[in-house]
Amino acid sequence: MIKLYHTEKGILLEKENQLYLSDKDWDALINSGHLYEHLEALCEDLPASTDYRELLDTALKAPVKSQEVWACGVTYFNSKLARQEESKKAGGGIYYEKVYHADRPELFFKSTPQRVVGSGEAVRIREDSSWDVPEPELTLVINSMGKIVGYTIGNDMSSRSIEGENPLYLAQAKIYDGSAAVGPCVLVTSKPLDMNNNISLEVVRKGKTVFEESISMSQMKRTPEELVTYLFRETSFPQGCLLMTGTGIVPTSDFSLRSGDEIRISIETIGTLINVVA
Ligand code: DO4
Ligand code: MG
Repeated sequence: MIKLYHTEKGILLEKENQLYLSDKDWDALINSGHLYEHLEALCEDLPASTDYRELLDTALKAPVKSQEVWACGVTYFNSKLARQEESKKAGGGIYYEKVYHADRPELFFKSTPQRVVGSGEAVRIREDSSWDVPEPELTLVINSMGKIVGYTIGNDMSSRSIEGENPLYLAQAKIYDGSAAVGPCVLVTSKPLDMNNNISLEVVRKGKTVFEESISMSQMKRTPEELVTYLFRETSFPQGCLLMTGTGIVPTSDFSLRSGDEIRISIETIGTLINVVA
């Protein structure tokens, strides 16, 4: 497997602990056919250097250029239950039950590429929200042909108070400055990712862990391919796109994020996405 890091100095490729720096354009690379084989050939051609490692600390960017970020909802049983509970008073619970079982998944627009933040950058909570959570989500990197070419980690920051007040407020609960984080890299593999991997979330407040949970991605009700097929129905993505696949970790109602919290989301084979709440 090969990891791609988008940095201010170019694209860093990591293969078997060796680092290579390419000056290729991010959009062109993501959309080149047979990406894994293409990256293997690039690693053969480029000189490896450990000097590139400092770019990961000083120049890392979100793994996007022109790609929109979309997201899926209610793909795990835990998310269905939590959403039903939060929207009970508003009478919205039935829709979460229906969408969990329906053939058509819940898909929603999450972020323009300009609004996405990478690992090490700040995420935000809305000033008009009183209950806010991170949502750790396996995120698919998809080329313009609708093929999954890699995997990254996403944080679908969400206002549960706004979403719970009325399900039609979903866009406001989900789309605002600093609400979408992805990174730290894109994992490119020769075979589809093993969904038996865990995704885990840790929230650290003033040096202490205040929330910690992990779930196997095998608990996702739908397959990544199924989600992508629906997303590409009637919608084209000339430079490809990213798709957050939904959360299986939902903190209980007594937990809300605070300014200064550090959010750490890990998938063993990919790495850790780290963001502090502004
Ligand atoms: O329908 C509300 C959003 C659900 C969501 O973002 C998730 O399940 O991850
Ligand atoms: Mg989500």
